[in-house]
Amino acid sequence: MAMQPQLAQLVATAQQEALAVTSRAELEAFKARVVGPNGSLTAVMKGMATLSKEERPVVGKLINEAKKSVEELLAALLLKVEDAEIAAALGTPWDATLTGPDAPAGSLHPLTRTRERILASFRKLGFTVAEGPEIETEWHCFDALNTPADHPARDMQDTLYLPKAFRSADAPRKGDEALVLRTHTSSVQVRTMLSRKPPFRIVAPGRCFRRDAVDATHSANFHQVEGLWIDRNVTLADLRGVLDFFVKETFGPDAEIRLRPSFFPFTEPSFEMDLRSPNLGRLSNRWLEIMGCGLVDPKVLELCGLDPNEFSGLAFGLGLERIAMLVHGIDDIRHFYNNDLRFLRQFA
Ligand code: FA5
Repeated sequence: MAMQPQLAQLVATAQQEALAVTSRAELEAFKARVVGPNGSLTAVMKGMATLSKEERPVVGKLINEAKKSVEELLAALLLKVEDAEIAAALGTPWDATLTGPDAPAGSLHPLTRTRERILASFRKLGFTVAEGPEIETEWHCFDALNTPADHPARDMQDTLYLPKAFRSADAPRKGDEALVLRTHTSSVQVRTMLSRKPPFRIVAPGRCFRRDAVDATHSANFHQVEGLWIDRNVTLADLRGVLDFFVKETFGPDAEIRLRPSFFPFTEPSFEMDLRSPNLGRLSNRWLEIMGCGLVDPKVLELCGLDPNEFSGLAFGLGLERIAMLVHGIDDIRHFYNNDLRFLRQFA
């Protein structure tokens, strides 16, 4: 059949011409010459109309084969052209460290950044980072912190108890001890005193849980950073010095602190620490409560196996969200947990 050599020739010519194609413009022109309205293959296809009924299926098959070859050729050319374009964009030699198009750079969550900043300032004072479990025994969370069973902080109003089925058979004190989601990081004080020999200085960041109603400044799930320094002769002057240093590191050299008498079962004396700073936007120059603190109650030292006649200590616990809100002027704690990229991108 006369059509066969003609089509074979057409494909061979296209393959030959394809070798010269190096750019997208050349590719478009080539494509037009072969499969465009006036292209060589299109012309052959139009010729089908003049064929007899018997010839048509045979020639149609040949044309389809030629068409398939041409399509493969065009696809290969497109890849070649795209490779050339990428190579041109990367330059010579290629920078193999460039990030791929599928991996946009993320950023640390504002709570993570604030936590790292806080820990960094305490590290400068020789504090190291300690950790404890989020599921805690009642004893570590309350009893060892001189918070007796009838203390309001323990009742069902504030504390999330785990059902009995979850209670661990080998809880450190008693088999049947209740487990709670820790209400504060002060339980890490207990674990540290039980497991380390003084002197030591630790900071313990972590997640806490309370049955608090959620509003702009309260979450049922929030974070604290605990601090504990146990040594011989630790005094209130040390407490003031440590907290003043932290506040100036975090809020700038003009920030001031005030210790206001308060009560915690595990510190004596106890204080709320207020902060005042001129660069906190609409909260500037006002006393703002940001943490609880005090000297470790001798009863707690005893419960944790330390001799109160030999050792003394200071402790503090701050709310991470509250600090992050002050540092960045954030007006609602819920922004931290909504994962709204419009919020998160502001910290990139
Ligand atoms: C305590 O939790 C004490 N353990 C702190 C402490 C440690 C005192 C060591 C003395 C020595 P308080 O309940 O005030 O204290 O909580 C401390 C901080 O956690 C608060 O100032 C606040 O910033 C934060 N916080 C408490 N509850 C919530 C909540 N529901 N949502 C967000 N932050 C909270």
